Amino acid sequence: MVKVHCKKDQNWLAKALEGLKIEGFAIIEGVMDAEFIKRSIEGLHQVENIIVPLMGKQRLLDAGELGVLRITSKYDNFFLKYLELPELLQVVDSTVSNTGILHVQQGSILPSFPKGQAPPVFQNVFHMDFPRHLNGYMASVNCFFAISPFTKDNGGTLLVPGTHQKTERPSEDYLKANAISVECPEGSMFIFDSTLYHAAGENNSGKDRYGINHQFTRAFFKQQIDYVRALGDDVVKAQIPRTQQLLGWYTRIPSSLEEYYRAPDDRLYRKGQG
Ligand SMILES: O=C(O)CCC(=O)C(=O)O
Repeated sequence: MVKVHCKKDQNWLAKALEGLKIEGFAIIEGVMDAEFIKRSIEGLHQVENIIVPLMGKQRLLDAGELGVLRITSKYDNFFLKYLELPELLQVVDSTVSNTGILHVQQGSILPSFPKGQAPPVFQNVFHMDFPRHLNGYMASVNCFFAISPFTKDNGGTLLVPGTHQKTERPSEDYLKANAISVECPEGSMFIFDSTLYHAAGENNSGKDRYGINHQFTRAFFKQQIDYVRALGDDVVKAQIPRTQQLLGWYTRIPSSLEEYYRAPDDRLYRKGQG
């Protein structure tokens, strides 16, 4: 397993990319500092306090999700700062290219349950986040941040090494027998090929487990959430150009002749994006 520290190892990126290619994942420690972690935890609670009353507990439960916080950045713009982290950007550039876009950003406050009592939902059943096989072409990558320390005990994400880019789903026995728990300090980012089989682990620690997942794709795939519409033009325009790109500002779809025939610099969908 590749585990590197981005502040202590100059070659962390090359090593992580090799792990991503061969095993389908790598763990990169030292990405976030203590202040960023503290602000992230406050932010996750702030977002939870908005989303739960807004949607209603029952509706969220009916959707089969455990502590998942969607469109996190809409309810706390701080989470857009994740899209400026240099290590995240280097991984995006090296995988889905520098025109890649955010497919999904999803906060997580994974609750604790007594052993064996977590309800089975999409997150904790083995799945791929990008369930398509394109002959080994890397179309999508995940950057998942451990805001808490991730351990076996608190539901550290389960990954099944080497199951990425496969045409057929491995058996449940294989997935269960070969899964490893991500174990890393808070402030780490683990990356995985979005075709890797994974699941949330079971949190039996008695405390919430905090994290935030990002999935990035090549620019020409549809996003799960239209972040430009979700955040609104004013919020997107206030971001640095790279964040605008990641949010999908340059992959908007024209809906009129006026929009289609705009000058190249003013186009909704920029050319040359793969
Ligand atoms: O929370 C986790 O550890 C994994 C979540 C997950 O697999 C997902 O949301 O797709």
